[in-house]
Amino acid sequence: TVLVIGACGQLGFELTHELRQLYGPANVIAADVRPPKQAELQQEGPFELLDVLDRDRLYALVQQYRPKQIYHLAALLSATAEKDPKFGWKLNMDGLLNVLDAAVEYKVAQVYWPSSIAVFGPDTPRDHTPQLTIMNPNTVYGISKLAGEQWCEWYHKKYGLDVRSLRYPGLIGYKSLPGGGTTDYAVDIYHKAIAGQSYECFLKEDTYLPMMYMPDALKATIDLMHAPADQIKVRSSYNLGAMSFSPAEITASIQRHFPDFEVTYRPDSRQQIADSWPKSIDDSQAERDWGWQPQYNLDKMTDDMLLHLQPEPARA
Ligand code: VAH
Repeated sequence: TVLVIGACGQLGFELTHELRQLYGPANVIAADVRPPKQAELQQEGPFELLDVLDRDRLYALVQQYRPKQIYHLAALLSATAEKDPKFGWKLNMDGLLNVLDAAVEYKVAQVYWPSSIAVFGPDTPRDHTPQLTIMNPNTVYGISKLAGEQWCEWYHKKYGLDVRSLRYPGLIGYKSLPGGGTTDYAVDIYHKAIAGQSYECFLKEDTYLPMMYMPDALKATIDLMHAPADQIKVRSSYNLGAMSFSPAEITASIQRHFPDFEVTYRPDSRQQIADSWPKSIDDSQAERDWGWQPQYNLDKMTDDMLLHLQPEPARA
């Protein structure tokens, strides 16, 4: 079996679906701290309530299901963690440590844990940011992700735990809504375009950020977990890239379908977070070690997003 912690989140929902298609729905246990809004999580396969800070409950579930893999996705994202820093640190850090300890205790074969481009900070080289470079994150989320990477490396070295990780860029998909990130504008903007409304963007129009379409992120995660262990040279977290764009560019891409679509710009506190992150990522080590190759660029993503967000009749 496979245990997905944080199954109701933007990535968790899609990854659970993907894993259920891969391994059979009954073999993938979806777990989250509250009941799912998305009915399919409970209808497609098993669902368990789990607060990852409740160590006893976590150990009981791992003992009951004896998962071969645990995907630990529960966390506060960048904007949310800045508003609640102490809980952000507690959930992101203690949650990860509880999962790593449970995995060692019950000899779980593999653990997956997502990191983020948020581990880089304002003095990191921002273009083609290297795998190994200056890391001085200045957001609570970034601090917790950098510390988490180093804990993963330590558990691998100390206990031989096969824990693997990817530094995701902003993720964009049509099946789930984002949850409190700085890159959420890139999902919201498509929903506004489809609804025939204008969009007020919370980042400046020339804010370049590394981004990735969800199908690419899911493929990267599965490919990483299926790669033979001796190919995995990075046990902190792999840089992972696909494309970079600004709000102005995604707007132009959408206007290829909706010429009258309008966007206004009202930067808020998330602008400072975005300004501390890389503009583009050098993911050549992921390419070398386990053959990473993104499939989607901005226009291909836009075409697919709008096709799937389009109400049924218009799709004829
Ligand atoms: C966030 N979507 O904005 C997440 C991600 C790189 C961005 O880590 O916090």
